[in-house]
Amino acid sequence: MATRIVRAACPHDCPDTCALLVTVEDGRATKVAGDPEHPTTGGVLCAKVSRYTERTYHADRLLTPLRRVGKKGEGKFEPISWEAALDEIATRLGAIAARNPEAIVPYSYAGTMGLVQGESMAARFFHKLGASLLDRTICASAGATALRYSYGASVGMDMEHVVGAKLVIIWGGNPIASNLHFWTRAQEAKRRGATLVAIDPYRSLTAEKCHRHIAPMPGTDGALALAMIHILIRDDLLDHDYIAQHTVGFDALRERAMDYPPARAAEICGVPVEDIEWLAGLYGQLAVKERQAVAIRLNYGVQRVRGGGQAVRAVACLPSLVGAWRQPAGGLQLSTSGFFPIDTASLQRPDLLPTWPELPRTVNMSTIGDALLDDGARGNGPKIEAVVVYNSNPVAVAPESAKVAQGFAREDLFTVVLEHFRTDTADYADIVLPATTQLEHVDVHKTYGHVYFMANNQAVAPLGQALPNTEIFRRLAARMGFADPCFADTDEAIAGQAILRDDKRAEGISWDTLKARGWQRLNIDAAPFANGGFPTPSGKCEFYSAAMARDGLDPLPAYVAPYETPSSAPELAARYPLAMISPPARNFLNSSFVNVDSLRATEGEPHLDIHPVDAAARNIAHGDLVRAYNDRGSMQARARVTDRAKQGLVVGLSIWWKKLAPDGKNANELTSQHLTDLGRAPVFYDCLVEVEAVRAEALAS
Ligand SMILES: Nc1nc2c(c(=O)[nH]1)N[C@H]1C(S)=C(S)[C@@H](COP(=O)(O)OP(=O)(O)OC[C@H]3O[C@@H](n4cnc5c(=O)[nH]c(N)nc54)[C@H](O)[C@@H]3O)O[C@H]1N2
Ligand SMILES: Nc1nc2c(c(=O)[nH]1)N[C@H]1C(S)=C(S)[C@@H](COP(=O)(O)OP(=O)(O)OC[C@H]3O[C@@H](n4cnc5c(=O)[nH]c(N)nc54)[C@H](O)[C@@H]3O)O[C@H]1N2
Ligand code: SF4
Ligand SMILES: [Mo]
Repeated sequence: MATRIVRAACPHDCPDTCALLVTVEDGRATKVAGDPEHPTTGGVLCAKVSRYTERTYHADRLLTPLRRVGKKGEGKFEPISWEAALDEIATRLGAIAARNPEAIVPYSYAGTMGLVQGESMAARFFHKLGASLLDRTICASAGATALRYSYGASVGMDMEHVVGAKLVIIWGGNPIASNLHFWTRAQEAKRRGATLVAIDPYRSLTAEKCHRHIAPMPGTDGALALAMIHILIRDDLLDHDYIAQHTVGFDALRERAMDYPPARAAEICGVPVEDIEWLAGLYGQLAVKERQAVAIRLNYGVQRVRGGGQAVRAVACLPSLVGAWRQPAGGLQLSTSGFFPIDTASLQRPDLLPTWPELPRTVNMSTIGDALLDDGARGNGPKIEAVVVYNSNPVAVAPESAKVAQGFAREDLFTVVLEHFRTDTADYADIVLPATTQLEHVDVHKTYGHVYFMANNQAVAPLGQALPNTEIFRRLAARMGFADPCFADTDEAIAGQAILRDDKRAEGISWDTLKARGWQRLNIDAAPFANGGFPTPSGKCEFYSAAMARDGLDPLPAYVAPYETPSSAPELAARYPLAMISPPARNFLNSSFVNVDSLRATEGEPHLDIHPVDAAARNIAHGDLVRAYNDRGSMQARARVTDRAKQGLVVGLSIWWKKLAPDGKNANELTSQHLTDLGRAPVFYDCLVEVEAVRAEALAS
């Protein structure tokens, strides 16, 4: 028996981007394990990706192209040949492009985070076609925009050093579920004496294991952070030297923070004032008086609300005020992706746009429901006539799902979906194309949680007739007569173009060295901002951002209240008094893995956690089937009566495939298409609902 071990990388949208060792026996992958030598992976994978072979060899894998024979959304298809599928797509897209290529929209996100199978050949294809651009805002753009104004890019501390911190604040994240390899380091810090604090409206798996849990209402973190700034300034817990040398706008920030005395923030956030005093006092005392390392792991939980951008701006001030950046184990991490030198222009070739340097219209992926229902008369550009979906499952993951589904159900819309499985979105496709998984193709990865470039070597041949995304777009480009030599680049060649040359952070790193070793660390210092040097225009941390003032935005960190709270929408709150959040479930990755039976069995069924007081008021008992609803829609789930959810809050861990939920619905039936203050991102956790028990009579009817 021929056994090989192949070096690969986890493709999923997870900050950990683990190094994988794939065992291949006689051409079949039999085991996927973590590389014990890779420092952040440490030989450990999460439960999901330990099951990667179960997903890859799943009986439901799409193995041939399909053409729809039933109604849109019904999921009835017949197999067709690649020739027939590509001919039909090229003919349909060609006809639309001849009228107006902006009527064609690509829709993709991070089903794979690979630079090759993500936006390389696909981007070249859509650029050459002149299709609409997609604003890829669905996850991180509020926080990324905030960090760009404050620190110049998505840069921050290196999680490998967090073991040396004396205080670790886990702010809006649940790393046991979603950032496992950071959590193991936070645990090590705890063993060495660190205090762990979780800031989260929900007592998550992580929050219950921290020394202290502070539970603000969703969307109020900006006020909490401004009150912490207030206390640090009031009590002179400041690194005056760091502030003077490496920040801009301290005086203006002080004035702003004076508007947020702790008592005011306590009221807005719904937390005891002592919690805020305690946390700010400890943070300042350790950092400034004792010169100990204090770390903040800021995560995306804080930014899925109206004021999400400004909340990140406010939190981001803290490490600069106390000089936490001076130490490797101090500072803040939201994302490290901005450290990676990527040659985006070579990968994506925007210069192929027929109108270059003029850009076509942009469609925001977070409001795809409205975009698909726009008849073209509202001044947003032409009516959308075709959508090509890859690396994403918008019918399950995009907000205000009823509108998304209604849009995809349009009979006059031509939809192509590249997928591994017949997802909720694939059910609406005219043509479904079978795509390869990470084990069946080549890729190169940057990450957003550590600082290693990662290689993914191909482990096995594509299953059935599946093809890599790149090859599908390569063949389509040939069908459309696109002659630029870049359309003939192999995946290996594209991988070779991904890493920017002549950048000292990537010195000694090339595709050839990377694919042989599996992973290579960027050349960056242990404490990259110990002496400032942020990639902002001023080179400093910008408490006051002149760029924001120029862009017509509040140049100082602020608290922006959610769209849907009793104070900002009293009439709505009277009808829908409960705030709902729908953060990731541990055994799913967004909507990926929901169809892997063993993982879905662990999650059980859709749940809704509700506080005992709220449950009693609605005559809801633990285990009851309940319906959560608002003006946008409704969803059923099994109630768990628990004080994990703060009073006034309900929590439905996500993201279920709608068709695998008992009522065919998920949390996005309830979420809105409102956007964040910065970055045009969705507000999944800014959502009021009411909940009622579903009685047996109702079920029968
Ligand atoms: N297992 C698993 N891992 C994942 C994912 C997954 O679906 N499953 N998704 C991946 C992706 S795409 C991403 S973007 C990351 C997300 O990573 P994180 O942003 O860390 O997401 P979560 O781990 O759910 O943490 C969000 C936490 O924020 C809390 N929260 C909600 N609203 C607020 C608020 O207003 N303020 C504060 N302070 N907290 C709030 C929630 O209760 C939840 O516990 O995880 C990635 N990793
Ligand atoms: N209610 C609610 N909604 C949310 C969130 C939430 O917390 N609550 N989180 C939001 C966040 S943070 C994110 S990032 C989005 C995520 O939304 P998406 O990026 O759409 O993520 P997934 O749901 O995992 O869907 C990815 C799809 O890509 C497919 N795929 C994977 N690899 C490949 C490949 O190589 N080729 C092709 N063709 N397909 C591939 C997978 O099979 C999968 O169906 O969801 C958002 N939606
Ligand atoms: S999903 Fe995250 S933790 Fe799991 S293997 Fe992939 S990168 Fe590692
Ligand atoms: Mo995400």
